[in-house]
Amino acid sequence: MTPALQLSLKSARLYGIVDLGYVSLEDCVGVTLSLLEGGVDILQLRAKGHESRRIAQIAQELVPLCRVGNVPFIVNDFVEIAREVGADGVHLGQEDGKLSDAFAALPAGSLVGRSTHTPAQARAAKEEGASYIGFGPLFPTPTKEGRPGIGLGHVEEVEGVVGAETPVFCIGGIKLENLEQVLVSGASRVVIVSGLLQAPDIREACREVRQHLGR
Ligand code: 3NM
Repeated sequence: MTPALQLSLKSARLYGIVDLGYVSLEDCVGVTLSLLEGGVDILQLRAKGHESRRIAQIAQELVPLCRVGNVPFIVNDFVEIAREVGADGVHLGQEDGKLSDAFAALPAGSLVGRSTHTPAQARAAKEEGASYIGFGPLFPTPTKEGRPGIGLGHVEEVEGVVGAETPVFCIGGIKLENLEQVLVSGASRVVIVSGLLQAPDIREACREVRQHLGR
């Protein structure tokens, strides 16, 4: 990881996702700008089910916006697209292959994040060298349907074991309304998707969330 990215990641509290399940293709740039203006610290493009050419095109448009905002830009799932568009990294799920392969395919210093759903997976991802992990879904969420919420019981443990070295972003069903509860359970970093993208004013919603997260 480059020193600049390492610093960005360490200080990151709010991870925003431009999820094409909620955002139309035409709105990607506007929504990205709102998320950046609202103060997200990392931004991911997540485009399940979309054609890879199309995803690459959108990613290409979002890279310079994030660069100007000095916010790392991450592509979900597609290492090749991340490489092609000059993203800062890629985010991989449990079924998306080895982190070492992703690191090898990307420029030195790139970020590779991993979704984890149990403390054992979180530990394994840290052992594998993940730049950061997602941990969840804490609560059931329409953004990732069919998965039960794992609750808040393991957050402190994962933060303690993994979080000392590897930033842990809690995810899944987090909203302004339950944010305090998530933070009290031991989380310090969160990913919020629908809670931001479905807000009447995305920028304001980010700002409100940010006020709870500290620096
Ligand atoms: N990954 P929302 S939960 C994309 O647990 C994603 O790995 C999860 O969206 C995981 O903030 C999730 O709308 C959905 O609940 C997060």
